[in-house]
Amino acid sequence: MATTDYDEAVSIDNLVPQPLSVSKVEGPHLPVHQQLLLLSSDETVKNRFSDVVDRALVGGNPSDQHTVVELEIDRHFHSVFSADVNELKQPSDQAYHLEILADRAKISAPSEAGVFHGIATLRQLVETNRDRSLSIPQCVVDDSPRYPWRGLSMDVARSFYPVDEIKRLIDVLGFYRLNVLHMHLSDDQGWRLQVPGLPRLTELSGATSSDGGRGGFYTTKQFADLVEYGRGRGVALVPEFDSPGHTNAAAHAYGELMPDGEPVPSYSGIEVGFSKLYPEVPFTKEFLMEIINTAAEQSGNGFVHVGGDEALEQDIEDYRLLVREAAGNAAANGKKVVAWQEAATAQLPPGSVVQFWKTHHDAAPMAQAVKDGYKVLMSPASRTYFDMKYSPETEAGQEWAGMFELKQAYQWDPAKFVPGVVEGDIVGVEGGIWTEKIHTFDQLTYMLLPRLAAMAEVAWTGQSKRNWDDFGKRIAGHKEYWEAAGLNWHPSPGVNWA
Ligand code: TNX
Repeated sequence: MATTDYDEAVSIDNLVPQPLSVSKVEGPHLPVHQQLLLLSSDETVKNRFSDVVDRALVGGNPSDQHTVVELEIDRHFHSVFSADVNELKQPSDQAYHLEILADRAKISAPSEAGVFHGIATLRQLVETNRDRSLSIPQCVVDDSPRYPWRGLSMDVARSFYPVDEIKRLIDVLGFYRLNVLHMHLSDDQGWRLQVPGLPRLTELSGATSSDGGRGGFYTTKQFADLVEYGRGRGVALVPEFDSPGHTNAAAHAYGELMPDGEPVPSYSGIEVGFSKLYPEVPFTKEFLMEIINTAAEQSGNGFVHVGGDEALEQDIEDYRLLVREAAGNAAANGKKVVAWQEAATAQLPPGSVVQFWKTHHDAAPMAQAVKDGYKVLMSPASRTYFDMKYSPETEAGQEWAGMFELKQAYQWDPAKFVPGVVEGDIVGVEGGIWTEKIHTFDQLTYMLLPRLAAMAEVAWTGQSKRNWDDFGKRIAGHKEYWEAAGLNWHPSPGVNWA
């Protein structure tokens, strides 16, 4: 089953992320009928969103009436929050205005992205009545995200996750108004996306994985299908081929990457930092060109992730040279660069984003990175690495960054986490899930839910408009959605899940 359609018990009192403003209006609910009438002054908007709205309102009451939904993209849209300097520095193009009247729902937004988020909230507002009919309470919602980039980094390299499972994951992201799925597509243990110019990468290293994980790979056609699926849910896929470290699977497929020309054995352990590339080997340049060209072609937005983490065996000058080479290829394809924080000293192209992850680390290089003009994507392992166990009882996952529960995933401020990195330096928040020890979709969603929902609120809702007690009450209702969608989840303490 590729899609997950359900009626959920999420309602106006437990929206997650909390929109910036929700006003209830007295009066009869808007009934949700089986048939939809989508109105828009713009035909392309109508065509683009009719399926999306249909999915959001699935399970409507059988009747000969229609639910009327009006969608408008308003280029002059002015977010009511644009003046609130504590929340936003400028009107966000992901804002939306949603109104539920007795006879129709209306969404207006400055962009398609805003419309997607409005529809996601519309969907959370649908209530199932005692007689099983669906309706939406009258209300007015004005909303806009704190950060433009709200994502999840998904490691499909250590353990492969097939197309239908990634689609289910995209559904969850869209439900929480997350808009980026960063796909970590290569590592020491496996290579997961076809590179047309280098077929052996997937022919040989598609099959390998971490011990206990699944092998497999996406054809470029399958990946394009995933990008399209994400696009239909407001989620952009950003591909990453990691280098110059984390490249054992590449050197297993192409011995040409090694000084002696000999392929290295495949690797199924969980150590990091042992593999590297050799700038003096002629094939290295061609390799970086082919893989980054493919990543650029397959990207679902304006970015390519070039990796750059944990090249522990690499000479520092070689490291910088190789990261610059990869980043330069991305820029030559017209893409902006995202790279792990270690790459901040490699002189990346202007406008690049560095992804902070090393929690127990000297903050000075990050402070320097923002002085150098990079933007920061916040992925602190101790708050957003969902492969960390909840507690010693958790069956899957790791613990190197510390075990953490829902409350810790919720209670932190991205702008107060790294000394020298403040609100205006940050593009967003991205969780990570590394799959050395997470091998099934059930294990994956168990680690993500509920913590991913907490992170979505951290990234969306301004610091002054959210608090743990209130979140704890709201998130409880989401278990009905997870269960109806067949998503395994963890009953974190501090929430009354009854
Ligand atoms: C660190 S996060 C890594 C990954 C591991 C992860 C395990 C990062 C940039 N590198 O290679 O999979 O820890 O939690």
